[in-house]
Amino acid sequence: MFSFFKSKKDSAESNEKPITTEIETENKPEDSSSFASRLKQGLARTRQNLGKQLSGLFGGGKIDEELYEELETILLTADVGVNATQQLLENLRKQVKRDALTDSTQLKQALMEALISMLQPLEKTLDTTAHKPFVIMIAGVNGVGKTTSIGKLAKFFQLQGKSVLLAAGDTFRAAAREQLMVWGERNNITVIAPDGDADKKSDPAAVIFDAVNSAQARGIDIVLADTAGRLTTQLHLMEEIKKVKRVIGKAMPDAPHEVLLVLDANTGQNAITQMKAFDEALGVTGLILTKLDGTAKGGIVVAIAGQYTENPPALRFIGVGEGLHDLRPFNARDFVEAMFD
Ligand SMILES: Nc1nc2c(ncn2[C@@H]2O[C@H](COP(=O)(O)OP(=O)(O)O)[C@@H](O)[C@H]2O)c(=O)[nH]1
Ligand SMILES: [Mg+2]
Repeated sequence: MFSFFKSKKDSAESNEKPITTEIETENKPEDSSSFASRLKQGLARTRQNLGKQLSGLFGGGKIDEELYEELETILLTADVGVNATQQLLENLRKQVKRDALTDSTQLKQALMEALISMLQPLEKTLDTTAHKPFVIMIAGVNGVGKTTSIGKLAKFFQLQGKSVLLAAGDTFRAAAREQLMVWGERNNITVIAPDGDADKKSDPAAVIFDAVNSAQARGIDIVLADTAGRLTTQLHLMEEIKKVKRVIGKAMPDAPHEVLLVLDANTGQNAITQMKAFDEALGVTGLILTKLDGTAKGGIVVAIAGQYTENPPALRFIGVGEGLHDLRPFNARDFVEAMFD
């Protein structure tokens, strides 16, 4: 993998196109090297910011306190967060001592390894085979990318040969329901949405309840349930989403089997606050981190790892663009290698 990135190094960022064509990717899964290039492309802004600063720092010279201090500043401004930054620096100092490193050029590899070992605990694939249907509930604040991620996930699972059903559980905005219906039609995926007048608010719990029943009757593999965005401070809406979860459990015992919280990488440290609040309300079992392509602060992934060293959350998927194939399972090594030149 690393040599692949290396060989791509000289090509201009903006000209880096995915290897496969759109027609090919529509109908068959991409090979992992193709996603690696999308990931690399998606993380271009982070790489230009963080990666470039680090390259400057690791350009050669003594490893001294001043260098550690500069590194600390760079990491903090890239949203790595206080906890994770401390852990990384500690790790790095240990490595420097152990391997008797003396020159700053040796630090890049050491930092990459420290990052990888810090992020690896987040790497937990979502196994959907234990239940049929496997019910996935999607939650998060407004605009983080819940509905578009559902589209991408549906495609991802379809390409694995699984049948998918979508539940249009965002009954707050008629547009959200339309967005999902149109998308489902185009991709040949059934969408269960509230009947009748689009302006009339339906009960999201009832919509998802129907969807789970329908999926059971049809022998569907995976149900993806959309929900309306809500702020963690809107307590009545947090209560409402708890009820949605309870009602899903009435349609199928043990369901939902996965509660995915969607976080926008641009939110920075606030993502941690959202995690805590949604976890308290719902018991979050996995995360999707979207819009890594839109931020120069990909360090938020590291911040999440640093925040939960005891019980690391499962970062199931990361989003690196608006395309249908720009959402993939998180892989720590690929991610770190894409952060650096
Ligand atoms: N660049 C980029 N845009 C994204 C990504 N994921 C979602 N978006 C965009 O974010 C906006 C809000 O998405 P939406 O799914 O409607 O958010 P929701 O309110 O959480 O359902 C849309 O314009 C999406 O295209 C991503 O990974 N990268
Ligand atoms: Mg939505």
